[in-house]
Amino acid sequence: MAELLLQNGHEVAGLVRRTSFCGIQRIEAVKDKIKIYRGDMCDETSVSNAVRDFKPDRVFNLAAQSDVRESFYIPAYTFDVNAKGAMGLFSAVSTFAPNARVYQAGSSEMFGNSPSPQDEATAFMPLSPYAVAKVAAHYEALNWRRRGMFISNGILFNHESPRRGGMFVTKKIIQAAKAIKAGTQSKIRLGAIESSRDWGYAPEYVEGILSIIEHSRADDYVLATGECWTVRKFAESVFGMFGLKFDDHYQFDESMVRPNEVTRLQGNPFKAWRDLGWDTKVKGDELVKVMVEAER
Ligand code: GDR
Repeated sequence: MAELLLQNGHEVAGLVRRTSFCGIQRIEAVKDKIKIYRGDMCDETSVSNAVRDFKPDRVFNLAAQSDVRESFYIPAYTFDVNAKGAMGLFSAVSTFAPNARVYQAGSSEMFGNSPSPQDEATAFMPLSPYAVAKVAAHYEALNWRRRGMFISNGILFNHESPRRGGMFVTKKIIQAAKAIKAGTQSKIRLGAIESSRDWGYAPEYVEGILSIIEHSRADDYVLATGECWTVRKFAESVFGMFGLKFDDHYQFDESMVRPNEVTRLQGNPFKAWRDLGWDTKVKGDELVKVMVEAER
């Protein structure tokens, strides 16, 4: 997001929290061009100070404890960051940058096991603490919109890229296949491989986010490819690209299965296509290829 905004000639600021790791490796290439505020979504004062000082005219709330499985272990923290953090940010914007437009990052996880394909009219059925927190932030955004704020909700289905963290399944599979090919690992341990996800390419979704916030009116949009694959199919494609057979290396790992599994997410992005002219190109084997080549 930061790279795209810089390319378009905007000034960019971001909030960076303290962790044991440096935590800015993904913005390494552009970090000197970004104004960085130290802070934390759980610390409302730090969020307010950043908004008051920078006076943004566009605000993208992409901050989250974004790991669905992890949210079962740290539900309250997940709610603090993803829901209360968003509430604090919206409130800070209304006070210190009242004319700013806001983008709130929702998630396909909010649909849980509602029938697919899911679109903007599909009922939410949050099945994890992560999804509960995202639904709360979504409705808080709607409340601010009713009060006159320009605030849009993106409901993004899984979007991947070589920058994906290794705890998420696409990257985990690719890293494992690479290690197996190199002979440093023999097995890959996965949970629910018959679950399906609608996987797209993150750079295209960032373009979509920009279209959402620049649209003439605030609204809610699903961004998805419209196609879905099982985790197994994704893994078979990856292993095939390394000249390996997935079933020769796969082991079931019950500990990776979530207490409530979301079995099938497949988005219907018709509204984004109709209103924003947004569409996806990279999906399926093409997406696997982009990620595998980068890993190699
Ligand atoms: P997800 O992404 O939960 O959809 O959320 P993830 O890659 O973690 O899981 C996708 C599917 O794979 C199954 N799975 C495994 N997942 C992981 N991480 N590790 C495993 O070993 C494994 N085995 C099977 C999962 O059960 C699931 O069905 C991502 C995040 O980026 C969220 O923040 C975002 O909101 C949604 O996508 C849209």
